[in-house]
Amino acid sequence: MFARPPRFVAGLPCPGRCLVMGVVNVTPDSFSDGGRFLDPDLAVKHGRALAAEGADLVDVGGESTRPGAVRPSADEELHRVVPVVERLAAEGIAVSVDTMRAEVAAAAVGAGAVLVNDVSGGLADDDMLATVARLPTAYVLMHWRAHSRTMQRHTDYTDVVTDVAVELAAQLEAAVAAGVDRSRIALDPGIGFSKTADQNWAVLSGLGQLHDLGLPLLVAASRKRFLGILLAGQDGEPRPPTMRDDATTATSALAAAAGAWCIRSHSVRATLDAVAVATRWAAS
Ligand code: PMM
Repeated sequence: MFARPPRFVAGLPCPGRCLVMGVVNVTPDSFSDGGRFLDPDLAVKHGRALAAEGADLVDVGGESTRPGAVRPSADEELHRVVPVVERLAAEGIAVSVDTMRAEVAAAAVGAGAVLVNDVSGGLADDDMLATVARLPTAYVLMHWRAHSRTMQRHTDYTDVVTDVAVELAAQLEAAVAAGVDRSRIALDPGIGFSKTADQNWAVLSGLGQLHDLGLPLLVAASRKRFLGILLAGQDGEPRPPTMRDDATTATSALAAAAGAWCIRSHSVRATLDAVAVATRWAAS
């Protein structure tokens, strides 16, 4: 049995259970909801709806990280993200910004974001860690090896759980050396990023080992391809993203039971129910 780290990140909600982060992708090309919320009014409406369902955090992103995705310019990303963050934050919603760019992180925090969710864990932009150190926010640092265009060429591991833990520890050390306070950091093993389907399952079932890093863990498996592969039909085609929500809910319950601090999900109500079940189960 691995010791569980505290389930608390400075400056963020602390409801006494695993947090639920709802997803708003202001992108034309995300795998799960691409194009649905590119219009800022629709993105704000969706963010509001997720908050009304009970999301503890609403994660606003302007860059798709689907395998093979081409990056938007920094200006385009700023244009997509900042007005949506500003409007949701003004309504009192706890907003996180999903970005690998320091410039976007700083602008979003200026607009009211309380968390920088960096899927590159400080590796994509040399200015990110120093910028986060200066900002009054929390930081999600994810395991990352390469940009989405090439990430699935970087799936060589000796033992995926151990290697992810070692690489995350190095990224964490860099963040702390840059001045980011550990109490403000959560870690994320990066489900679907530079990992095959089998490797994603290994990481999920090895979450306990990642608790040894001593910081809260965020798990983001929602609608990802490895679930589609698991649920493939007889023709071998992966089940489409919007038909992966029940499997997402099952995964969320298991991740919460394994001690995750936060689950990032497209379906907030179902994820909150999964967390409630896991919490009640553990309390008996
Ligand atoms: N995955 C996606 C986007 N943002 N953030 C974190 N912290 N962890 C993830 O695994 C992650 C993320 C890609 O999924 P989406 O296109 O459905 O948002």
